[in-house]
Amino acid sequence: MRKDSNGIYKVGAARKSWYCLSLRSMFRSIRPLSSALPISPLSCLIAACRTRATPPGRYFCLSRRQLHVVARVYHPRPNSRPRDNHSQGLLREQRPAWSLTCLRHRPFANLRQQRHVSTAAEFTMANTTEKLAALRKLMKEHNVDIYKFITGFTGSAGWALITEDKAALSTDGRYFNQAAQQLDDNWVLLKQGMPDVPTWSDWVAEQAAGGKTVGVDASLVTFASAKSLEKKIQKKGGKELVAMTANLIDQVWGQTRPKRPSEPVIILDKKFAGKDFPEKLEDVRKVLQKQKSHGVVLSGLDEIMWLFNIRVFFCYAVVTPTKATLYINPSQVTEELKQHLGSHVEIADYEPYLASIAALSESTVDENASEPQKFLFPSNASWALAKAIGEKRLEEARSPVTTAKAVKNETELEGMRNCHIRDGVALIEYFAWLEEQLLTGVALDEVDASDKLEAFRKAKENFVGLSFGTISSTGANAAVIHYHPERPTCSKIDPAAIYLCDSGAQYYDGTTDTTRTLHFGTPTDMETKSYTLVLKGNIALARTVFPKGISGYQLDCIARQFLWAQGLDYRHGTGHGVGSFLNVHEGPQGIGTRIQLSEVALELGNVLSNEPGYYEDGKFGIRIENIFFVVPAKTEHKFDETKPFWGFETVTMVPMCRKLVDTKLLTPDELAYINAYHAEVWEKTSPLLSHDERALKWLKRETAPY
Ligand SMILES: [Mn+2]
Repeated sequence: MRKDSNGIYKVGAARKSWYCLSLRSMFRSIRPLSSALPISPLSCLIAACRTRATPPGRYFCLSRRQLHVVARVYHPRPNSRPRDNHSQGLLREQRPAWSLTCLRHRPFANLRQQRHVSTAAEFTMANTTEKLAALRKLMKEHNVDIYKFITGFTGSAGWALITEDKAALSTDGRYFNQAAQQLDDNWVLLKQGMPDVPTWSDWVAEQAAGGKTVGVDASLVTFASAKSLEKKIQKKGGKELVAMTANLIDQVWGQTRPKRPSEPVIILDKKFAGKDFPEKLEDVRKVLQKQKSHGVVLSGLDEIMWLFNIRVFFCYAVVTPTKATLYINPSQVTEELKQHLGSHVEIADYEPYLASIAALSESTVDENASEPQKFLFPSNASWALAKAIGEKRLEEARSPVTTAKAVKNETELEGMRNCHIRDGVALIEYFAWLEEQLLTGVALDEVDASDKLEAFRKAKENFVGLSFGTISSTGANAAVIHYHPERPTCSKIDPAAIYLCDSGAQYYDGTTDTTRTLHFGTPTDMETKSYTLVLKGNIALARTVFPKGISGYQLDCIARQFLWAQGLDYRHGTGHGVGSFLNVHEGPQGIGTRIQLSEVALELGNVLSNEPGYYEDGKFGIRIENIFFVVPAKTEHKFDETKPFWGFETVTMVPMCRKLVDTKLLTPDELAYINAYHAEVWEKTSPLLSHDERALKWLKRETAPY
């Protein structure tokens, strides 16, 4: 592969070439922003625009929500209030030096009603014809692979696959509805998981038949997916998978590429982290020793932040039995950080981390060693990183940090309990306020509402920012699982429809994520019925007792059983791991139907969400989400001493919606459970609500025993 005078890479003599762009991998590659202080996938994408060095100007921007956004990227004035809401989860000091403002956008729900009145040109339904034509022209002229954000689809989990004459987007059930609306005729939608639909990699392999070359940016694909894709391509008669060492967009942008953010690192106090980092480092080294490994590559920013008790953007780390190296932008390194890390960690420049890691790997080669010298390498780290270490020296393994991080210590659990009480108080204040507004005829849109919720949260102790963009959705919008309202296109909240609110915050002592579905008028029978079925699933899962060794894959159907019995279901997982003042979505544990989850047994101290739902496109959506921990269970018997029984402790403290519960569908046991839960919510939150009569009144009504 060689660069031409325009800095564009030429790929061999391949006649037809391919480019795959994984949004998910891209997010992974920009983890520095996406997981520093967890922000929404849209924010990730915005962050991607930033980290991919978007020069100021106008852009078609992808939104993961059902929005099509034309956006402008601009340099904010120093100390100005950010105009986008994607930086709101960040501390002022942590806000990127870039800001993005939406010039025009329209939710599709509104579009349908407006199509006959508004001009078609104003709303371009992801018209990619020209862009694709231009791209293909370039492909032909230069015989190169070029990629660009040209899909109009904006989900966070999807692959855009572009060939000379075809373009496909592969995504999962969460985005079928959204993708179908957003994609124009140029695109084929590959619905992952549906019968007779090829997976994205099968599709690519199929298209590569006849000796074609597939190009990917090695820093944007994981090592594991690159390997399996390569195998598939060759099996189908494709030529090869080419690792492109540079990002073509960066090449195209050339000199206008701005610098990476350089906000100083935050040191997390032990009173929040619960464990000093040298101790954590020791634990990691014990694993290395046990596995006879020469080191571990940490590419997940959340892993690095957790391990070193810091909060930071952009870094990599390598831990060997004798040395720990943090690759970080020197402008982020403060005296405080140097003192904090002391002699335990060596600080190295972030750029060029790939070359530095290659050198480090090289330096650990012991000529006389008889045993193979391997590095533990997480399968979700990039192909480029794998190449830096040396593909032959990799031992694919889950990072010991990921596993350790998912098991919270007592301090972290206590912090989670406490922040969920404060966060619950904010939600109770908010729901009481919202009900009063709507019932007294005040017109509110979805953004007015979520702004108010943020204000309630901001007033709480240890608040840092939102953990993701609030889903504040009325009526049919609630059926869009990842809906996010934005002005000026969000809907007015209809007091006579379902209102779904999925939101959370980052506090120094923990991370919250709560969903409640409310109704301020008279719900339909189907709304009440499905709400109650979802609630039954949520309760059944929360009450489950299981022996050590059970995975979230096995528990998933417990939450679905009541919906299944009625021929209903939901197209998303039941629960995800939650970090402690870290990612609101954290692995490896989870509760769901993805087979990978069967390989991860739940552990004491895991923090997870419990969020079954039910959605009717175009009508309404229901989701009930609590956060719970895995805790020891009290059982009458002990079947096997080596397999203790565990259960869950729910920490979310917000009542269920009384109006939507059909008590006829509940068993006495379930009613007793709800009564006990509501009593606990009252007991823990009411003392903090003495200043707010409205909220106390609302809480009293909602938590009254059945
Ligand atoms: Mn959640």
